[in-house]
Amino acid sequence: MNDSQLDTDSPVEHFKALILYKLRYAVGKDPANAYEHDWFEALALATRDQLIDHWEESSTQVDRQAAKRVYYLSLEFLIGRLLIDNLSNLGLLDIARQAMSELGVELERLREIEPDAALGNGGLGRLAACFMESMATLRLAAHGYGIRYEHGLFRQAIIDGWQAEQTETWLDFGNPWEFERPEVAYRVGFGGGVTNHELDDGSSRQVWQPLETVRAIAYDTPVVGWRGAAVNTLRLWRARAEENLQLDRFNAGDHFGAVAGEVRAESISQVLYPADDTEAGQELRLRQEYFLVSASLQDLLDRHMRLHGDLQSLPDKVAIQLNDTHPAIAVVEMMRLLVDEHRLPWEQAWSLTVASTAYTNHTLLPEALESWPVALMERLLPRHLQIIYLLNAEHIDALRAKDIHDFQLLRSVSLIEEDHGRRVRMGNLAFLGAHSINGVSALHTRLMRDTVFRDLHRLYPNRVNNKTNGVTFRRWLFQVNPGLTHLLVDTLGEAVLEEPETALAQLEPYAERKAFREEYALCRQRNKEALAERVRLLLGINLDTSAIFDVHVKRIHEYKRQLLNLLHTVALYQAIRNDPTTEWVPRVKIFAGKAAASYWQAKLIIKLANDISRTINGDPTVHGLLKLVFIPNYNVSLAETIIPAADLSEQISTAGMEASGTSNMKFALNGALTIGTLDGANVEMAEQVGEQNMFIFGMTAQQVEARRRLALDMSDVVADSERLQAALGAIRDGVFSPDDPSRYVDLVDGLLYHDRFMVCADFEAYWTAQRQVDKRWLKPNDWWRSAVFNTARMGWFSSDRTISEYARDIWQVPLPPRTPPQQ
Ligand code: B1H
Repeated sequence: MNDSQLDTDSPVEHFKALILYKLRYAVGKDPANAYEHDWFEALALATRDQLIDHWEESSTQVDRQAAKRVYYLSLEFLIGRLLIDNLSNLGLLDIARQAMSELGVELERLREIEPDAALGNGGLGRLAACFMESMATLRLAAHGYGIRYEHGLFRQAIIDGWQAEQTETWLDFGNPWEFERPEVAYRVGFGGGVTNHELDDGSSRQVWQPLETVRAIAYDTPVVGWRGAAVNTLRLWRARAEENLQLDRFNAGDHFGAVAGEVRAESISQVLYPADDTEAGQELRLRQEYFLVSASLQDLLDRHMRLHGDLQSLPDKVAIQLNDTHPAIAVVEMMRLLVDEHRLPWEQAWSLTVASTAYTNHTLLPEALESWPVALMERLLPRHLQIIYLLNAEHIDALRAKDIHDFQLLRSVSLIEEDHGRRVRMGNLAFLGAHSINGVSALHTRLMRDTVFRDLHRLYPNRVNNKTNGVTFRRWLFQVNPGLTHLLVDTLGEAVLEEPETALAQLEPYAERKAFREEYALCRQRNKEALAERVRLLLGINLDTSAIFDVHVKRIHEYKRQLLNLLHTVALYQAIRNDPTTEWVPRVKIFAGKAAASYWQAKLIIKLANDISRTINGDPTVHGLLKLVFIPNYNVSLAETIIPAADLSEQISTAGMEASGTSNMKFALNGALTIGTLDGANVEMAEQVGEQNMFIFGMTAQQVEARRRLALDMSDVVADSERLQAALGAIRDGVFSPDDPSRYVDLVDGLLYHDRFMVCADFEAYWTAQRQVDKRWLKPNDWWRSAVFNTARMGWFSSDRTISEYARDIWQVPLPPRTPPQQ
C-alpha cells in the first residue's frame, strides 16, 4: 500500500489506516475479532514499515561512500522489548498512542504484551544492545552479529522461596521485528580431520575436511537511531541441518533417527548459554561460539570482497570488535579463511587479522576466564588447533629472539595452559590477535594491566586501553521515565533530547531551587506508585511509597554481595525490634535477579531473601518501618519499571571484582543516590557527581587484596561487632527458616571462616553508610539536591560517549556530523 492509496491528511489518520491495513492483510483479522496480540502485531508491522526506507538508504549510503564498517560480535544481545524503542526513536510515540486510542486499544497494554528478547545474561548483553542503539544514533555503519536463540535466558519462578528455571519462549507468537533471509546462508563445519595437499609448485596446503556441517541462516532486525538518524542491522544466525529429514531412514520406519541430524544441528541455536557443568554442555557452548564466528566472518568477508575486491584493504574497511573472549576463535577462523580459503601468505594474513580485530575484556574473575581443553578443540576444530599451535610457536620464538627467556613469563603469555590438563587460553589468544584490548572502567583497565594481562601488557604496552561503559539515554531515561523527561524538557528545552550528554549539565543550578526539587520528587513519587502497584499485583504485598525504596537488582552472585545487604536488613530488623520507639526511617528493600541454574550458593541466597521477606513482612513490630520484597524474573522490562522508582541504588560489590556495572549508571541518571564501594565505574561516578552526592563505603581494591593475603577468617571482625554477630547468629540458628533450622549453617560458617568476598569485613562500614542514608532522607532538601545533581552530572555515562571513543581510538572511523532532526 502506498501513500496515494490512503485518503488521509493527518499523521494519526495515516498511521491508523496503516495499522488497520496490517491487521487485515498481514495478521488476517478484523478489528471486531482481533485479540490484543493481533493489535500488537499490526502496530509492530506498521512501525516496522516506517523503518524500511531509512534502512535501505542507510546501507546504500554506506556502500556508496565505501565507508569502514564496524562489526560487533557478541554471543549476547539483551534487547528487551522493541515497540516503544522503535516508536520513540522514530518520533511516532504520540502518534501511535493517539491512533491506537482512536482504535479503542490502549498502547500501554500492547507494550506489556511484547515478550522480552532476552538473548543475554546481564550487563554484557545489555551493553551490546545499548551500543547497537548508540551506533545507529551516531550514524556509524555498524552490524551486530549474534545467535538467534530459540530460547533466551530462562524465566525465573519463585516456588516456596526457591528459584525454579522455566523455558523462555519469546518466539511463540512469532517476531514481528525480524526478517528471515534464507538466501543469506553459510556452511559451518565441525570435526573431521586435516590433510596435507601437495601443490604443483612444490608448496603444500592444509585442507580441513569437516565431518559435519550445519547451515547458518541470517535473521535481520533493523536497529533505528534517535530521530531515525540511521538504521543498522542486527544479524542473528539460526542453525539448520544440511538435510532436515533423512527420507530413507524415515521410510524405513526410523522416524526419530530420521530427524536426529536436524536436532543435533539445530541444538546450536536452541538455548542461550546452556549449563556448562556437564561435558556435553561445554561442547555445545564451543559449537555456538564457532558457529557465530564462522558465519559472521564468512559474511563480512563476502561483503568486503563484493564491495572492495581485495583483502589488502581489510583493516581500512573492517573493524571487528569481540565482545569478551566468547567470539575469540574469530582470530583463528580469520587466519583459516585468509590462508586456507583465500590463499594469502601466513604473515600477511596475520597482520590483516590483528589490524582488523579488537577485543573487549569484561571480567577478571578467574572462573569466567575462558579456556578450552585441547582435546575438545582437537575433536571439534582440528584445523583451528593447528593454527593455534603455529601462532603460539611463532609468538614464543619471537620472544626468545628478543632474548626473553624467563620461563615463568613465557608460560604466562603462552596460548596453551599446561597446568590443569592442557587448555587453550582464549584471553591470551584474543590479546595476541587484536590491536586493541580494552577494559570497561578505569579501575578495571588498571587491574587488567596489573594482573591478568600483566605480562602480555609488558610485551605489547600500547594495546591495553580503557573505554568506560555507558548506557543509552533514549531507553534508560526518555522511555523509562517520561515524567522526568517532560520536566527536563520543560526546564532545559529540547536540547535535552538531542544532546543530553551536554544539556543535562545545565540542570545543576536547579538543584538549588526548592520548587524544582519538589517537582522532581513528584516524578519519583509517581514512579514509586507504579512500581508499588506492580508489586501488589504480582506478590499481593502493599508497599509504603513514602518509605525509602532501597533497590538491589542484578544477577545474583557472591561478589555482588546481596548477602551484605541481607545482613543489613536483618540487623536493621533486629534494631527496630529491640527499640521500636525510636524514630526509624521507613525502608522498603527491593531485590530481584537470577542465579545461574548450576550456582547453588546463589540460589540459596535467593531462598534466604525470601525467608527473610516472609518473616519481616509478617512481623507486626516492624510494620510500616521495614519490608523486603523479592520480585521474580528480573529482566530488561522489569528493570524499566524498577529503576525510575528507586531512591537508593545498591552497588556494593567487593572492590576490584565488578568490572564496571551499568545499572549503577541507569539508577543515578534517574536520580537515585548510590550506596556503593569504590569498584568498577562507581569510581568514575564518584568523580563526576561528587562523593558528597553518594554514599561511598568499604575497602578499596588494594585493601581487599591485602586482607585476602592476611586471612579470610573473619573471627576478629565478627568479635568486634555485636550487631553483625546477632545478625549472623539469627540466620544461622534458623530464625528465618524454622521449617529447616540448619538451612543456613554452612552459608554463615562460610562468611565467618572463609569470607572470600569480604562481606563481614565491610559490614560495619556499610551499616554506617546506611545510617547516613537515613539522615539525608530526613532532610528532603539535601536528599533531592543530591538527586538532581546525580541526573545533572551523568551525561558522561551516555553510551554515545563510549561509542565515540571506540570509533576514534579503536575503530578509527570518523563520526558523521549529527544531522538536524527530521520530522
Ligand atoms: C560481565 C560477563 C560474562 N563480565 C561470562 N563478564 C558469560 C562472563 O555466559 N558467560 O559465559 C557471560 C557474561 N559479564 C559484565 O559485563 C560485568 O560483570 C559488568 O561489571 C559489566 O558492566 C558488564 C559490561 O561490561
